[in-house]
Amino acid sequence: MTAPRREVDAVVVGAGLAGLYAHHRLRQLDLTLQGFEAAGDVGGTWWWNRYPGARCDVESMDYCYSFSPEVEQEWTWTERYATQPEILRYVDHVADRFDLRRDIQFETRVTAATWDEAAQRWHIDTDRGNRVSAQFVIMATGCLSAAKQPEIDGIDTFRGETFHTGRWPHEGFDFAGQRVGVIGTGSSGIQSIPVIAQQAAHLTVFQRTPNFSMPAKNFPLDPESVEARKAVYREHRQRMRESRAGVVVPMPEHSALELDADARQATYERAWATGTLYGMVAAFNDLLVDRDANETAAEFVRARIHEIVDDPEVAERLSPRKHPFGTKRPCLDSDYYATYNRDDVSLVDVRATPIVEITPTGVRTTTDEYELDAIVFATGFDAMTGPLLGPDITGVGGVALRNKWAAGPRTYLGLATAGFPNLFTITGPGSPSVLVNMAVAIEQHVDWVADCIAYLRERDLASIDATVDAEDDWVDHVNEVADLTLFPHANSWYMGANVPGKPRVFMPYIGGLPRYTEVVNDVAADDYRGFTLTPVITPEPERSASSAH
Ligand code: N01
Repeated sequence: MTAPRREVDAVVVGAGLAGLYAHHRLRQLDLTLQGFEAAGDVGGTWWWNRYPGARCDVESMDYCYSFSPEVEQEWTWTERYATQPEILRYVDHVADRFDLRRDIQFETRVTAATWDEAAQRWHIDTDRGNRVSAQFVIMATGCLSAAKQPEIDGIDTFRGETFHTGRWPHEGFDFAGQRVGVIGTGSSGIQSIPVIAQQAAHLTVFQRTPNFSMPAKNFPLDPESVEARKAVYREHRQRMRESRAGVVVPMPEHSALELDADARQATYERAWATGTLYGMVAAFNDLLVDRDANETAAEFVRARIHEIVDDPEVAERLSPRKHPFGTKRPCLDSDYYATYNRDDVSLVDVRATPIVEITPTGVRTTTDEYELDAIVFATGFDAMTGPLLGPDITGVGGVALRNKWAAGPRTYLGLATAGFPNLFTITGPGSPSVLVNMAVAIEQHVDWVADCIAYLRERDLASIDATVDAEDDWVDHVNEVADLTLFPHANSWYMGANVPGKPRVFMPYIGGLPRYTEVVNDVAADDYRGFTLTPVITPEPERSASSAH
């Protein structure tokens, strides 16, 4: 006989920054919780992505929780851009300090969530046989957590070691003396390539699309500057929340086309020297909306690549010309371009000579065969929707989320999707998410969800579900704003273009964090406008024979 389902108030899926904070906030509401996490411990993306050179490219003092002024004061970051191990130590510290592992079952993947209309609850199943019933489900599954293998034949035939940057072995791997191939030149490739090059006997990089990358100019943080920030941390956090991308950057006043060439060049040089993603992207106010303005930034970066890389042919191969600057996520690097000046590093343009297959001994392209001992797939993720469509999620009327989203994700505010009551998506598609500092976006979403749940419980409401009309309006708005920009012109993971067959839709909301925050707060203040709130359905008492007449 099947065991009865364990009943809790909420299931939280994922134990990265979002899931952990959800546990913290929901516990304050006295909810009973069950967390599930596929990884062996807390950390989410920072638990999985342990590839050489992995760092955050948002500054460490900004990429961390703000909910606890105590943690803010007691934790001291050591570098401008924290390494993956340091971030994981930080997450570990927060989890310990607030006892956040208590309700989490690790090494457990949620396989299904099914809405039970009569009970107004979710039934959750896992790959370890857990059966849970919950009023609420919080999908804190991350935007970039479904690692994507490349569609290349023969991977299984390779006799050497293979790795995916997003699933790196915890014991690490020493490439010393090896002939290594890296496939992919997004952020993960661009961060790992310089480090792998230092270890390997020879590194071959297989590049399909060159990306724009800027120098990170990382440095150890000195105690005085850390103390200075800590002294004004609260005010700084507030400014972050009020900033378009969740980091404080001066808003540009000028169009790139307003200035003469010298003044423009000087602006770009200053932006380049900041060693920040947003410095360059926000150097002018029209880089992401005007093709000609954008081209000035693209040309500036290409000129830097040609300056750094000795061989002009290699420099040209590394120079992005097919997508506007910033429309595929740009990268911050440490010596990425200079790595191609090494004798033991070569660059293969697999757009010109595509990979045909992986053989037992290496990679075969249309023109050459590369003998390798190890291959690193830095091939990215089925972003944003991948983690949400992994489990079988079935809502009202037996509708599968996979079917509902067959033509692209549809959400109301990136927080909920109509027909799936009480299921919340933290930094879901249709929210600013990956376009802003994720730490800020996560806290904002979890706070909103916790406040919403508190509202429902105070009023004895059983469920909240987005209306189709509100969702349609939001999806239209998300698309309209995206269409004002150059983003739809690139084949990026923002557009789902990196996954064959995935609908081509710009997934995040690009209206900026302050505007978005205003909208979602306004919706909440207006008694959750655009949602249907349903009271607890009490079953009709069965009529006895005597009361029937
Ligand atoms: O993945 P990506 P990522 N044959 O999708 C190539 C965040 N992140 O893991 O562009 C050959 O960007 C693919 O080529 P193309 C950050 O938001 C943050 O690097 O599709 N090549 C591309 O070059 C980032 O944007 C940090 O033509 C193939 C690469 O693989 C996001 O995660 C660090 C291929 C994939 O690049 C994803 O980054 C790391 C094939 N069959 C990641 N398939 C920091 O905070 C794919 N490619 C610093």
